[in-house]
Amino acid sequence: MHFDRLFVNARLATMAGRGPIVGLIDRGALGVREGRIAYVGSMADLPEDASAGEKTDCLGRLITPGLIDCHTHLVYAGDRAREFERRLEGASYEDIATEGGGIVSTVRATRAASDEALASESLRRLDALMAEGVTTVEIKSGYGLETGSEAKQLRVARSLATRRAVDIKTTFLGAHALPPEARNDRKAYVDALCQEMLPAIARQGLADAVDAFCESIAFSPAEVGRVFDCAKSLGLPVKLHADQLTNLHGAALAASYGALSADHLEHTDEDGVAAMAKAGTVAVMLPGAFYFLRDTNVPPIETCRRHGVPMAIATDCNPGSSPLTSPLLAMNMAATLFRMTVAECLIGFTRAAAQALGCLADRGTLEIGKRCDLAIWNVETPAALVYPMGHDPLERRIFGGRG
Ligand code: DI6
Ligand code: FE
Repeated sequence: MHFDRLFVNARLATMAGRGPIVGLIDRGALGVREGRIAYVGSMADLPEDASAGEKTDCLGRLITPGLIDCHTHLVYAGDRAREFERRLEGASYEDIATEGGGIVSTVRATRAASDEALASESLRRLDALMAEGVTTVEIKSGYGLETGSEAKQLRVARSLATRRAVDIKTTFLGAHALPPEARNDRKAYVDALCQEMLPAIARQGLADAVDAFCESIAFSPAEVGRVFDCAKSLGLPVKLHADQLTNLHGAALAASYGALSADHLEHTDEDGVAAMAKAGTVAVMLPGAFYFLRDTNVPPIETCRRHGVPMAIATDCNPGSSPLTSPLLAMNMAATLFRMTVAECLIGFTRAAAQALGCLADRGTLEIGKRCDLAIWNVETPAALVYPMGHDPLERRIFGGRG
């Protein structure tokens, strides 16, 4: 049996299986052929005739699947440091949005930025994610809010994958905020979203999915329903920013459309979780936003556990509510603030995150046939990844068998 590459003497966190399982293999080996995993198991079970073009001794280090950040807004221009200061002085996130700041201020900066400027600002954030073992990133639009600028954001997002060894999934989030020029006519903007913007984006093949911000300061459930109907008619999967600041029953709405995921969920009730379980919708926890907005409503972790809803975790990297580019810190926050277990934290950035992007068949666990995207860590146990803060033990990142 010949492999292009063979990793030996590794502790493999395969993440394979269902439920809160890390699937640890202590003295493990992982063989690669044509960028895919061709063997994963214990060294003792390796066929005797196993040979390899390249052999790497991992010296007992932990190997996980490459991390998957399944919810980011990392392509944007400018920053919101002044808004942060205003919040320190007592203004709320909602106050700032209502006054025409917040998301809309990033829209102004993003519309004004050239493709190249947008790409180079975004690459800095992408590099930070990759430095912590990320191999797949979801990136949303939503700072353009008109067809040309939304297309620019998604085009730039896609272009990052030609400049770095990483896979990018793009999501159209035209229903993120009402753009300033539409302030007096919500209906006209939602009409434009459904009749012009989304069809144009779909025609250009720029989006893998469609998202919306269902919130009192953003779009109502009825408006989101219109956008989702349109997405469905174009054959695009949906996901939703649901119940972050108030309970508009976004989780149930997302589930009723068979959404890949419902994200945030700080105010989701048990009926919402039950609906997600039935629909197979993944819950995406975003502890960075919870922390940064000093939220106190912990998402329904225990209810998700009881209903068997898979829980992903993501950075939500964005300039307003989660300027976070560290998946490891997000795991630590999920453990500390949400009481998620170490296994759940790892699953959150691997298996469940892949499911939230609809690509679990291809990645998210170490199993034969899947992409060989790996993170090799200078630690021996999963807990040692989750517990430190501001520490990056990444030894090596492998993308498609290379690196
Ligand atoms: N929810 C969030 O947490 C981000 N977007 C959203 O719909 C915040 C985006 C921002 O404030 O710029
Ligand atoms: Fe978000």
